[in-house]
Amino acid sequence: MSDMDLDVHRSGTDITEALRADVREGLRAKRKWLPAKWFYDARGSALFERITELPEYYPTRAEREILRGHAAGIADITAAHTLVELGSGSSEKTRLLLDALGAHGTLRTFVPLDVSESALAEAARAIAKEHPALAVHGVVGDFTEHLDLLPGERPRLVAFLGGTIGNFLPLDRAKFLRSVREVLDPGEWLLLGTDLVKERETLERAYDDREGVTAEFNRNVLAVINERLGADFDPGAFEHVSYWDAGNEWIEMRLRARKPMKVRVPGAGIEVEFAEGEYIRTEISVKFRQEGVRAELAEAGFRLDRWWTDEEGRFGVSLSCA
Ligand code: AVJ
Repeated sequence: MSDMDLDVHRSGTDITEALRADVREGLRAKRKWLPAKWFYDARGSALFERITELPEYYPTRAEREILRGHAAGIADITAAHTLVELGSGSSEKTRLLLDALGAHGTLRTFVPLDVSESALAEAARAIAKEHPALAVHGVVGDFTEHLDLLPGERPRLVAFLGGTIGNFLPLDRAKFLRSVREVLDPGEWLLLGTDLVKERETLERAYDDREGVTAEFNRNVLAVINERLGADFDPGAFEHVSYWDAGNEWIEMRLRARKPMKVRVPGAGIEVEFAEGEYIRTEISVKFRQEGVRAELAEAGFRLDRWWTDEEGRFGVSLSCA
């Protein structure tokens, strides 16, 4: 018997509404920016899957190596009854955790939470089929807003992998960690993946691959705005830029106008002018150090219990207790 259900906390109209607000704010700002979450329509999610297989993009492989080595230990330490996965996206790393927790014998419920209903439903269905004894309770929502609704028997293990926490600005990151801590009871767990600071060249190339997949992924946010808000962006008129900001210790992805342009965005009721060379900041991806991660977790009310890196020390996974 497999068991699966889906809670939807975000509908198509909500999504357009949220995009409209972000576009109005970000594209009217003096320094234009857009939140990174808007890359991920069906095409963007497929492009991201391709990114994870690129030779230059090491984080996925490094994190998988860590989880392969330590999933059994994570199951032992946490003895979790529920695995909650935030921004579940691809499921390969999830499977390593589910298999280990399943083998440990405590796991009852899997709660994947993602903004993309199609991706979530598909992943939830596949997992429910592979783990017939597991209750799969998918939640469609934004993990910055819908954390209070996490179901499942305690103790729960919340996994936030891939380094996606790096997409938050520092204040949003602190707020996010606090809100995760607030939904957990003392003794429950957070498993967090964080990409680590390293030399500029490795970082900039991880976000600017030879094949141009990341460039396409970056420009996809313009296609999303065209589609949802009826805008007339010409994605080809924007150059993809990957820039390591050493002061902030984050990678910035930018879309730089190749020529002066005026873009209409009727669904947001605005027109946006670009000077030649002017850019939109489309993503930040913060890179961390162990001591910084420990301090931020402590600030949010977590105790960092375990810290693992891959062999080459490129990526860190921490296990913390609420
Ligand atoms: C999925 C947010 C972890 O920041 O490395 C990959 C997204 N952007 N290439 C990252 C991404 C460009 C990725 N995260």
